[in-house]
Amino acid sequence: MDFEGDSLSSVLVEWYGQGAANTDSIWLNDNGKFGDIIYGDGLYSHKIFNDLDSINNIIQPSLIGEVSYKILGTYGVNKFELFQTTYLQNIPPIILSITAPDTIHRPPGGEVDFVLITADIFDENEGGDILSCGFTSLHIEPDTLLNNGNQILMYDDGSLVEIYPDYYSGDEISGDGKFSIQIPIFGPDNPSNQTKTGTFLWKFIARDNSFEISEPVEHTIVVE
Ligand SMILES: [Ca+2]
Ligand SMILES: [Ca+2]
Ligand SMILES: [Ca+2]
Repeated sequence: MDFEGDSLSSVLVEWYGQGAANTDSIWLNDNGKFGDIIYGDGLYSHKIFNDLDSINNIIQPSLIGEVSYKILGTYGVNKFELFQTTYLQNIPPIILSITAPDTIHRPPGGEVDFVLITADIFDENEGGDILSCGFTSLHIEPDTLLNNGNQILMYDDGSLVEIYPDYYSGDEISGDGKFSIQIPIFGPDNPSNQTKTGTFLWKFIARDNSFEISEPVEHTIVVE
């Protein structure tokens, strides 16, 4: 690159990140090192690790929004400045897999069994960006939605939260993106409740902190 006969001699980036008062000063180079691919090709680069050892204004993993920086170039005695903003986008979560039985047998008499259901969720904006995961349950044939059509919530809490007295999610590890819930299955003679038999269509949806939802994943389960 040339400007009025002078070639580019230095490039400095003042990095504001999310709008900090104190910038990080990053010199770009054309020496084929520190992330610059080719020596002397007029393209100036510098690869910076997104950690506090490298820069003050790190990009938070959950960040959605603008980051800004100023480019200062020198051509001989001429200098130029260019202020830039870049938008970081939210990406909706993805349900990688569902772990649930295809068939559940009700326990005999008045007994209660618990069945563990797990959904493995990934979000590009890192694990902490997943807000919730759950599923709706449609009883096929009568075609009625259970739980008033509300999602049955799953938890990524390591079973630390007491959902009801003496009732925990059954989640193994807190914060690993795997959400779980134990579903009580009541026998036919259970005095307080009994689980209906038939075919159920479960539709799983995850949501992130920007309230964007995943593609739904369906699972059919038969209760006998
Ligand atoms: Ca270069
Ligand atoms: Ca996201
Ligand atoms: Ca978990």
